[in-house]
Amino acid sequence: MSQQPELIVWGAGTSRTLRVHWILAELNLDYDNRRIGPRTGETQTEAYKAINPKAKVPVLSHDGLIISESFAIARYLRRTFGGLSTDDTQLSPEGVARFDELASFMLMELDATSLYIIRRHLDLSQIYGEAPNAVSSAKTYFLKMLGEGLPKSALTEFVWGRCFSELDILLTSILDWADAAEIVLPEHYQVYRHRMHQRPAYRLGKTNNKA
Ligand SMILES: N[C@@H](CCC(=O)N[C@@H](CS)C(=O)NCC(=O)O)C(=O)O
Repeated sequence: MSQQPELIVWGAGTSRTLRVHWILAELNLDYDNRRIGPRTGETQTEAYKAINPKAKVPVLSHDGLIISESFAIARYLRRTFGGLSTDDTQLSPEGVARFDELASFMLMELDATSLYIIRRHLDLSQIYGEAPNAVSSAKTYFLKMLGEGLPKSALTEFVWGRCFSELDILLTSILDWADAAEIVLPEHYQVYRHRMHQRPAYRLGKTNNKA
């Protein structure tokens, strides 16, 4: 790998931290990988809260600039270091609007409103309380949103335009998370996910994301 300005990543072991390790691998960037995990106490130290007062992972530091939020980190790295191609449609006003629409949809409807509800009331029920109805309706809602939010044609190659982007990282990490939550994905999503898993950078990102 080539010489790079100092990059440090805190966080490993979750679908959200994977987003950061995967884009770093796509961009062929070296970094200091601090594999701290959520719910281990490592995010609750005063030293870590001085870096991220939200006490969450992932976090990136680039030459002292601190950024939290997995997708914002992926966007920053892509914009700052380049290295991923774009096509004309992606760069058009319509393409940019579509990017924002897809990102908002995935982060709000799939990640926050569905998968995180399941996590809170299943794996983290000792903190947030058991809520079987909320879990089962979040699973149903997730599948409804998958069906309505993305046409089948958006999954034949890349989810946005004709080039791989951080939206493919976002969607694949969401599908991995859903699979781990025992949600049975529609066939075309399984095919898309399998294809993304063949990318060498996905595999390297997975290895670097091991807690
Ligand atoms: N929206 C944030 C969510 C970050 C988040 O909730 N991270 C979890 C792990 S996936 C966490 O660090 N929880 C804190 C803790 O449990 O100590 C992102 O995408 O980065």
